[in-house]
This record gives sequence, structure tokens and C-alpha cells, in this order.
Amino acid sequence: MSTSFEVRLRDQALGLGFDLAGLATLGPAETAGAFDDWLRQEYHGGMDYLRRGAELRADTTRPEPGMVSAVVVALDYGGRSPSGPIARYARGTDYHRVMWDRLDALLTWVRAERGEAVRGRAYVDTGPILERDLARRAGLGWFGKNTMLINPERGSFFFIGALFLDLALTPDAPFATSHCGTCTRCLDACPTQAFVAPGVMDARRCISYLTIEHRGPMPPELEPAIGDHLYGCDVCQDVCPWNVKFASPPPTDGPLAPQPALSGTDPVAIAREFHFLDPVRYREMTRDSAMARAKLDGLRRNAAVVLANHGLPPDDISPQPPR
Ligand code: B12
Ligand code: SF4
Ligand code: SF4
Repeated sequence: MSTSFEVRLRDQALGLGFDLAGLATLGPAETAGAFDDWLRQEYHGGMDYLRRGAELRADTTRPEPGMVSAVVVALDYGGRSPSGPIARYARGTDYHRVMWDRLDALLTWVRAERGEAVRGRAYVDTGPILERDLARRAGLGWFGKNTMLINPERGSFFFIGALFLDLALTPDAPFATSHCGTCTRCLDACPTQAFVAPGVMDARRCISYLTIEHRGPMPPELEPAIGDHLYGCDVCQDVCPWNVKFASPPPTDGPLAPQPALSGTDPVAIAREFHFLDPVRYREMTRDSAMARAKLDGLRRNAAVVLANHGLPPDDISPQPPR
């Protein structure tokens, strides 16, 4: 019996280095209602782009008319490295670029198999797509109480991406079960109590939002709870038993291998460096990095918060630590 195109397509995605791959038929997002409720509560804070794209996000056939199916992939970035002031996802090369290149290679393979006329479009975090909804639909995992998409064999330290195609494909079965049970570790561990209910986050309180997406001064009442977090936060994933058991070691080579300068565990040392960043050094440091998202002002603001949390008012510190 010949192997179906769908099986070969999934194999090809895995062969290109993705860790999970599933197929979904595009259509209305099952959680579009939950997303609208979330926006109505203003939990998105200053992320206005989420509101602007809400109508497109409600149905995956809308962003690119003519698209019918998606290959949804996951790329593990390794959750078994020490936690530190910079979230693990941002320690290697910017994942958007890494995943787009691989999804483009997948499209090239599809065209070689099915004909040059096949249309395709890659999405990694940038399009108006509810990616976790789509990934659950493609069978990749369930929505944890920490809102992460969790896979029963990998945990949640992975990125999600999708290649939309104008081809009809036999979809995989959606992931139908949840495996959080009575656990509430993530809800209890969140330093800023950002979860208003299991599976629902008020992003305005989330350290990841505050240190990456939020522009302007930090809300003073949340500063102490930000602790040592300079960029992003992994706490609600670190405590998750599915990660404790299944998180993989960080890649030792390739684009996602963590850069030593971003993997340090001394918050004061890194905060000091961020505090004295000038535009030239900032551009060098973030050239191929997802950290560019926080902008120079954001990184310096975050550094000031971390230094203040260590009793070091930023105005008092010198560029070099005392010897
Ligand atoms: C906006 C955004 C954020 C915001 C808001 C996060 C959030 N939970 O919504 C902030 C800046 C805080 C953030 C943080 C992080 N993010 Co982010 N983020 C996004 C983005 C761009 C949109 C997410 C979104 O639509 N949020 C709206 C809310 C309503 O959706 P949701 O929380 O995902 O909930 C969905 C379901 O859970 C369900 N739902 C809603 N209510 C309820 C209630 C119940 C009971 C249940 C069961 C389900 C359910 O419906 C929702 C819509 O589908 C996506 C990329 C994309 N285009 O999808 C990446 C994405 C979700 N982020 C990602 C990552 C890696 C992170 C961080 C780990 C980075 C870090 N280390 O700092 C943290 C994780 C924090 C966390 N616990 O979520 C990955 C997640 C991969 C995964 N395995 O899930 C994504 C998919 C990017 C990518 N392409 O890989 N992120
Ligand atoms: S990423 Fe950190 S601050 Fe945000 S919800 Fe998770 S534990 Fe809380
Ligand atoms: S920590 Fe527990 S409740 Fe939270 S996502 Fe993991 S299994 Fe679910």
C-alpha cells in the first residue's frame, strides 16, 4: 500500500527538525468566544493588535482567502536548562526566522510533490491566528490551566507555527482531553497572580507582558513581584509536572542553542549590563534575537526594576561592579 500524502507531509515536517506536526482543516476557531470575552475584560492590556485582528482570528479561513488546511508544527526550545532572568525561549536565535525558513522548505517540498501551483503561507506568532486553538485542533495538545498548549510527551516548552495550504488534506483528530486534573501548581506559583481563573490570564499582570509588550513605566504595585525577571517569565511552566517530567535539554548546536550571554543566572550582572546598554550595543545584542521586541527603553526599564529589587537604585550604580 502506498503511503498517503498526509503521512509523508508530517514525516517531512519532522525531518525538517520540527518536534511535532499535525494537520487541521481551517474554519471557525472553537475558542473565538473565549478570546472575545478576554478582550471585553481588557485582559489584553496594551496589545491593541489583538483587538484589531479579532475578526480575522475568529476563523482561520479569513486571514488568507483560498487557504483550506494547515500543517501545524511545534519546535521545542528546551525547558531543562536552568531558569534565569531571561526566559528560555529568547536565549537563542529569533524563533520566527528559524521556523519560517523550515516552513518555507516544507512548502517547497509540497510544491515538488503536488505541483508548483500550490499556494502556501507560513505563520509563526505574527499573523491573526489563535495558534493554540489551531494546534489543539491539529492534535498537538491541550490548553493547560496556565494557558499553555501542553503535549503529553513534551510538556509545553515549544513554539507553535503553521503552514497554511490551499490543498484539502485529511485532518488529524483534535486533542480532546485535558490532563491538568486537580493540579493547580501554575496558578499558585505565578508571582503576580495573573490568572483570574484556570486557563484565563489577565495579561496586564503577567511578567511576560510587563517585561516584553508593555510600554511606559512599570505599574509600581507589581514591581516587587517582578523579582529578577528581566525579559519574559517561565514560572508557570517550570512548576508544571508535565515539564518537570518531559522537558528536554536545550539544543547544544543550531540556531536555538542558547547564547551564553543570555543564559546567565546572575540577575544583577545582566541587569547592570542592560542598564548601561547604548543603541549600538543594543542593536548588536538583539540583531537575531526575539528580545528586540522589548526595545532598548523596555530593557533598560526592566533592568532598573530588577536592580531596585536588589536594593540597588539604578542612579547609584556604576558601569563596573566594585572589585
Ligand atoms: C498575546 C500573546 C502573549 C501574551 C498573552 C498570553 C496569553 N496567555 O494569552 C503574553 C505577552 C503575556 C504572552 C506570554 C507568553 N507567551 Co505568548 N503569545 C501571545 C500570542 C501572540 C497570542 C495569544 C492569544 O491569542 N491570547 C489570547 C488568550 C485569550 O488566548 P490564550 O490564553 O492562548 O487562550 C486560548 C485557550 O486557552 C482558550 N481559552 C480561553 N479561555 C479559556 C478557558 C478555559 C477554561 C480553557 C480550557 C481554555 C480557554 O481560548 C484561547 C484562544 O484560543 C501567541 C501567538 C498566537 N498568534 O497565537 C503567543 C504564544 C501563545 N506565546 C507563546 C509563548 C512561548 C509565551 C511565553 C512562554 C513567553 C515567555 N517565556 O515569557 C509566555 C507564556 C505565558 C502564558 N502562560 O501564556 C507561544 C506558546 C506556545 C505554547 N506551547 O503554548 C505562542 C503560541 C507563540 C508561538 N508561536 O509559539 N504571550
Ligand atoms: S508567565 Fe509568569 S507572570 Fe505570566 S502567568 Fe506565567 S507565572 Fe505568571
Ligand atoms: S501546572 Fe498543573 S494545572 Fe498548571 S498547566 Fe501544569 S498540569 Fe495543568
